[in-house]
Amino acid sequence: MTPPESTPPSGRARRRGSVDELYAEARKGSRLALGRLLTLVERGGDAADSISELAHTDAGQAHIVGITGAPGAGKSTLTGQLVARYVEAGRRPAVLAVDPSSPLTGGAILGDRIRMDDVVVPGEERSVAFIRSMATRGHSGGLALAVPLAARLFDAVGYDPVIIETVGVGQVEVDVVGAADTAVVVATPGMGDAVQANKAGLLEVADIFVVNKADRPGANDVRRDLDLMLDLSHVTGQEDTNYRPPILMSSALEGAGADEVVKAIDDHLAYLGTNDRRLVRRRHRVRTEVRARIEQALSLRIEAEMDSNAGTEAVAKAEAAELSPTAASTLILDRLLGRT
Ligand SMILES: Nc1nc2c(ncn2[C@@H]2O[C@H](COP(=O)(O)OP(=O)(O)OP(=O)(O)O)[C@@H](O)[C@H]2O)c(=O)[nH]1
Ligand SMILES: [Mg+2]
Repeated sequence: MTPPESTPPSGRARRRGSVDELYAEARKGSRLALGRLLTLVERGGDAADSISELAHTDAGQAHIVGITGAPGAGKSTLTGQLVARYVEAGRRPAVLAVDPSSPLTGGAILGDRIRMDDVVVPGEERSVAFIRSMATRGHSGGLALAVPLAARLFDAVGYDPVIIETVGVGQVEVDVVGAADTAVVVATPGMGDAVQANKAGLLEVADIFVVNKADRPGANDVRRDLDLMLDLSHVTGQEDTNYRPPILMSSALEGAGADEVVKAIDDHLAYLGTNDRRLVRRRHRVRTEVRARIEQALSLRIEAEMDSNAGTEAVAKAEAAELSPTAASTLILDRLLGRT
C-alpha cells in the first residue's frame, strides 16, 4: 500500500531507481535493458556514475580484448569471425565498436553465419552475444570514460570475452586498447602499414598482430616489416621483456586464420594467468580510468575558472601583453586550487 501523502522522489532518486531496475534486468539477460544502460553510459553524467557503482561489484570475470588498427583494416570483419567462433564454443561474447567509420550491424558483422537477433540459446532468456557501436567522437573525454565503463557493464552482466574495437589513430584510442587484457593490432598490406602502426604507438601495446587481407599482395611484406620492427625496437610487450607478440595472417572476409586468432587470444590469456601479469593489466586499466575521470573533472573546472570574471580578466591582460601567459595561468591556477 502506498502512503497517500508520500513525497515524490527527487529526480536523482527516481533515475537511480530506474537504473537499478535496468541493471537487474540486464543481469537476467535482457538485451533491451542492457541497450538502455549503454545509452546512459554513452551520455555520461549521474546515471552513468550510478551504473559504474553497480557494475564494479559484479565485474572482474571477463577477458577484455582490444582490437585496433587503421580505418578499414577489417577489424569488424575479423571481430565477426571471432564472435561466431565464441558463440559456437558456448561462450557469451560482447563487442563494443567505438566510432566505426564503416556501418556495423549484427547482421553485417556475422555475414550469413549467424544473425545477431538469433543468437539466443533456445529455451533460455539470456542472449549469447551482444554487439554495440558507440559514438563518442566529439564528446570531451567521452571515449576515455564511456569505453571502460561500457566494458565493465558487459562484464558485470555476464558477457565474456568483451571485445573493444577502436580505430588506432588517437592517443586515447590506443590507451583504451592498451589497457585491455589482450590487445590485438590489425595491419593490412598497403603502403607502410607497419610503419604507420609504429608511429601510432600500436607496436608498444600489441600482444598479438594480425595481418589481415592476406588474400591481397604484400601481406608477407607486412609480416616481415612487423617482425623486423619487433627485432629493432626491442618492443616485447608492455611490461614483460620476455614476451614477443605473435604475428598471424588472416583473411577475415572468408574467415581464414580466424581460428588461429581465437587460439592466440586464449593463449595470451593463459600466459597472463601464469603469474600476476593479468593483475598488472587490471591495475593499469583501473589507473588509466581513474586518471581519465580526474582529467575530465579538472578540465571542466579549468573551463569554468577561465570563464569566471577573474579568469576572463587574466586572459584579457595576457592577450594585451600586460601579463605574461605564465603569470595569467598562475593566477587562474591559484584560484582553481584555492590558493588565493
Ligand atoms: N580483401 C579483403 N577484404 C577484407 C578483408 N577483411 C575485411 N575486408 C573488407 O575491408 C572493408 C573494411 O572492413 P571492416 O571490417 O569494416 O574494417 P574496420 O577495420 O572494422 O573498419 P572501421 O571500423 O571503419 O575502421 C570491408 O569492405 C571488408 O569487406 C579481407 O580479409 N580481405
Ligand atoms: Mg569497424
